[in-house]
Amino acid sequence: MITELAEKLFIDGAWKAGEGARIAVENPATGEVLAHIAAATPAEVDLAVAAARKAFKSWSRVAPIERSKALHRLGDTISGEANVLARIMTLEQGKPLNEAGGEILKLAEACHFYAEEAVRIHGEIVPNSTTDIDSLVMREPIGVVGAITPWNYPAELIGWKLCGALAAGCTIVIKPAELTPFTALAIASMVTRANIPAGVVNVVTGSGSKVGQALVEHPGVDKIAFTGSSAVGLHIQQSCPTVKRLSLELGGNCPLIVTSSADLDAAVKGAVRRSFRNMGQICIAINRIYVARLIADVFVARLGEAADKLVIGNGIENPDADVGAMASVEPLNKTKDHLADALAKGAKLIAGGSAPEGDVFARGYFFRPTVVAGCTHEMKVMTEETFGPLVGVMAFDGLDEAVELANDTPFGLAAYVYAKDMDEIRYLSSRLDYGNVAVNNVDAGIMNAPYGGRKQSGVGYEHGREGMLEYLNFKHVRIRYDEPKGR
Ligand code: TAP
Repeated sequence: MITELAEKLFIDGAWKAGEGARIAVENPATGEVLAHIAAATPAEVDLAVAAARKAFKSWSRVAPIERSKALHRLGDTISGEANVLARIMTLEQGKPLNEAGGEILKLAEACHFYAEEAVRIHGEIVPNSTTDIDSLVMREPIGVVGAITPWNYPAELIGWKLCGALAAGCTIVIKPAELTPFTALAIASMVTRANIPAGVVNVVTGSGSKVGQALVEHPGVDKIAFTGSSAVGLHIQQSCPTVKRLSLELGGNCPLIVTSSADLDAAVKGAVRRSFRNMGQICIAINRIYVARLIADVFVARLGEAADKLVIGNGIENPDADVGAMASVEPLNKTKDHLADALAKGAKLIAGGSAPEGDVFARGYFFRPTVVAGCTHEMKVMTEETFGPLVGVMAFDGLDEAVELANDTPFGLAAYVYAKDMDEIRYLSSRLDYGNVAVNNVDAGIMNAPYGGRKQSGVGYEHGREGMLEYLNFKHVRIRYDEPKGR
């Protein structure tokens, strides 16, 4: 399927051979070039925005029940093709095939969730100071959405925007990451098969600095929905030349606190999963762990053993592997840099620390899940987002210290706690300055609860009803009535 999608853009319901420069897309597990994409030219971005504007006129007037049915059809089409879509994702992103399949099914879940929400866009009637007036608060779709997405979750991070926008009655132009464009183009082919009208969904490929920026600056785009790094998010906020609605889902540097009351087995299992899944390339990955001094040595030893046991593989050849290749050389180099920095400043290597050995790993971007202990806040691993398979551990002496360390960051996306003592759970969850706090589990985001960051981790929410509100404007209609004549 990748060959069919190569060098194409999806504009106004049709596949267009892109006219811009070609960009190679690599398989990060082997270093082979899979195919090329076409960088959309400014004229092609204009075409996509014009198609979305034209489609908005009719899509915003489509009855909610019909938008709901369209999203259900899209969800069914996507889950029916889950294997094909997952293979594309693994080839371009590196995660194991089964994990990619799970992500595709979550994309389908987002379609069905927002299909249900489309028919629940309720307004309000607000009391006035006199009884001859009704104040109606209505919700109307914002307009054309420019969606700019990263490479770590190439399907889900498009899905949250696409589904929320379409349910609300908006149309969308998607600019996926350069590293993972084919998943986005494959989703566009599902949009066609689900009979979603032309122009409602458009996909333009190319670099963020050119194609993404063109959407940010485009006067025909009413809202930018962005997921990516805090640096690019801030740049987008500062470079909008006109007032636009923005939602920015940005970086993290997420802490886990393990108290002395914690179930140690569960804490180790959770820490391994959320530090290393998707090779740590998750905005809500656990980057740093604070563990009660009383149990620190045993926790660190067991975390190291568990990390060493994770199976690394080429995600196509070994679909059940725990972790696959990293998506590109940049996150790999950043991981090595954070590791070298920690070791130079006195951290102790507990597990990993190098690339796995063997021919299968020779040309891809692989690295062993790595644990360092005895960390301090002088180290990058404890203060910057690594976005790789590296976690730092530090002991704490009291809950206040743990909270202070966990909150000592400009980020505020997700924090994790393992504790059994209810007083500790209450104390910690109320004091952690994060948009998401997961206690005794590591799944900080679920489809029907709002998901968003604080501070430099972003503004706005995805998931839940709140995720759809990001695509709606309020309109206050204030009507004064007279008594009917001849009453
Ligand atoms: P970025 O480098 O920020 O890229 C994200 C997207 O923005 C890509 O499509 C990129 O295009 C585009 N872009 C780059 N410069 C742009 C510009 N000047 N104008 C408009 N668009 C531009 O992030 P990444 O490296 O792909 O992803 C990793 C980051 O995403 C991490 O910080 C991670 O924490 C964050 N993230 C956050 C979340 C949530 S929900 N908060 C979820 C996942 C990831 P190119 O690909 O062509 O550069």
